Amino acid sequence: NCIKNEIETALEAKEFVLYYQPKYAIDGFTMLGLEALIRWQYRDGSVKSPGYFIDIAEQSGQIINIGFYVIERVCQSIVEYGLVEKEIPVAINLSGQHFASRDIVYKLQDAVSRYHIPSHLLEIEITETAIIQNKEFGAAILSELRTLGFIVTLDDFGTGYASIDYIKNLPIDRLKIDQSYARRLEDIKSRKLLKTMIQMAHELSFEVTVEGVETQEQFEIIKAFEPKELQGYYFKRPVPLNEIFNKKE
Ligand code: G
Ligand code: G
Ligand code: MN
Ligand code: NA
Repeated sequence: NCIKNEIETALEAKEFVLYYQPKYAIDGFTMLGLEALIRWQYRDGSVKSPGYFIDIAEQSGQIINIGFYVIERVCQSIVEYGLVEKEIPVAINLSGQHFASRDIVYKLQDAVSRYHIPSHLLEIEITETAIIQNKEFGAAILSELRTLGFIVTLDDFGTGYASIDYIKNLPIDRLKIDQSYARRLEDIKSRKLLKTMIQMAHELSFEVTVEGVETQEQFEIIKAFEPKELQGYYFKRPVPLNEIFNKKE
């Protein structure tokens, strides 16, 4: 496969870069964290989205090394931009394949210790589907990561793979409610559904992030449900970190 070879070269040439999208408190102003989102800074100057290469990297297994590369780059940037002093946590998206082996635990532990980053400043996002792929072992790894102080978040929650009964016992800190919910608020039933999902998460002692907020109207509706965090184009798109913070001198 052609893209597969290109991914190999791109990893070596450090053509993968990270964009960062902030997450805010419901005042719409206080930044509570950042999410790192990978982009491919192509030789011709164009920037390619994960849609172009993530599926292929998943199929080829290259997603494992991409994840390790992302961990390293994120830790570098946390130091470079003084995010430890600012106490801004950064979320990293991992693949289900990272939860088939304990390597991910060593990689994360090693990275935060080398860069002197408190582990609570790294948040691990993993999708429902990814967890279900590695049922027993995956949960054991999440549990280990939490014990080490990392924040664990279930991403794209509500896309239909995990039952609530299964989720209630998962070792996670936070649920990130899938973008589709923020976008479906026109009718009263959709609003009630989102409100109830947030209440349920709180009852189960999970924190809640609602992502995909695109309009002021959506923002007004959702903030009344009092999730911890909001994220979306209405507040800020993913951008290079230097468009959010200045580097430490
Ligand atoms: O950033 P964007 O909306 O284009 O991301 C599209 C998809 O790619 C999302 O599902 C997102 O979680 C995923 N993605 C973004 N960055 C990473 C990454 O660093 N690693 C993995 N595994 N997935 C990522
Ligand atoms: O699967 P995950 O939630 O990690 O995917 C995040 C993706 O969603 C990123 O690629 C990011 O660019 C995109 N995204 C972030 N905010 C919004 C938004 O408000 N609207 C839309 N359509 N996409 C968003
Ligand atoms: Mn995510
Ligand atoms: Na998500």
